[in-house]
Amino acid sequence: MKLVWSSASPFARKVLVVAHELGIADRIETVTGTGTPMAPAEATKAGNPLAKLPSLTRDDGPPIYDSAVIVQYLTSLIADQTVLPAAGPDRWQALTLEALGDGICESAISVRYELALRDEAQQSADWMAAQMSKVDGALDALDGDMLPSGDFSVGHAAVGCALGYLDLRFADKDWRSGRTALTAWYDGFLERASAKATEPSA
Ligand SMILES: N[C@@H](CCC(=O)N[C@@H](CS)C(=O)NCC(=O)O)C(=O)O
Repeated sequence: MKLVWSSASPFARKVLVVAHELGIADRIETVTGTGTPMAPAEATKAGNPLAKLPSLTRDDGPPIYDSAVIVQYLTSLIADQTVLPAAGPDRWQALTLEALGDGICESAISVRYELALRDEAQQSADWMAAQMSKVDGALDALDGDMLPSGDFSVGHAAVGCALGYLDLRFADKDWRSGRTALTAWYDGFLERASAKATEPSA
């Protein structure tokens, strides 16, 4: 299988974290798709008509996307896996946690694009503040009722990768301040082999 990927993408990292947790990372070859919305890489366009990464080319079918679909596909390859619980409250908790982690990334990436890709005169401080307020709302929820718990799931992977993205691109943000429970959980995430094997870089 081939995964269109970039070293900074938290969505692509989530897919790889799940692959490591499932024990199938060695079945995935990564293809670099680094680019921007204005200038996407050829591999990124080839894998997804939306010109976003990650996408996964399977051995027996057309490319699939987005990261949440790829994760579901990978879990379907392994009988009796627990990374995506098959049914019941644990499944909905895992998927909701995944949506929360992914949502942090979507908002943070939109701010990153605003800062990195638009002239200062075009940047909207109000837009960026609104997006970062979504990030902060999600972080507060994760430090409270939504703190990841139980067996490691796709939700845990998404949250860990989102926090890793904040450290990578928003190092000045100090998201840990006042969020001791989430900080402690993240320290545990960083100790996992799957996190160590997929450390992001700019
Ligand atoms: N919902 C998508 C989001 C993917 C996404 O936004 N990826 C970024 C890279 S981290 C991208 O390809 N951005 C290019 C663009 O927005 O045009 C997923 O979960 O895979």
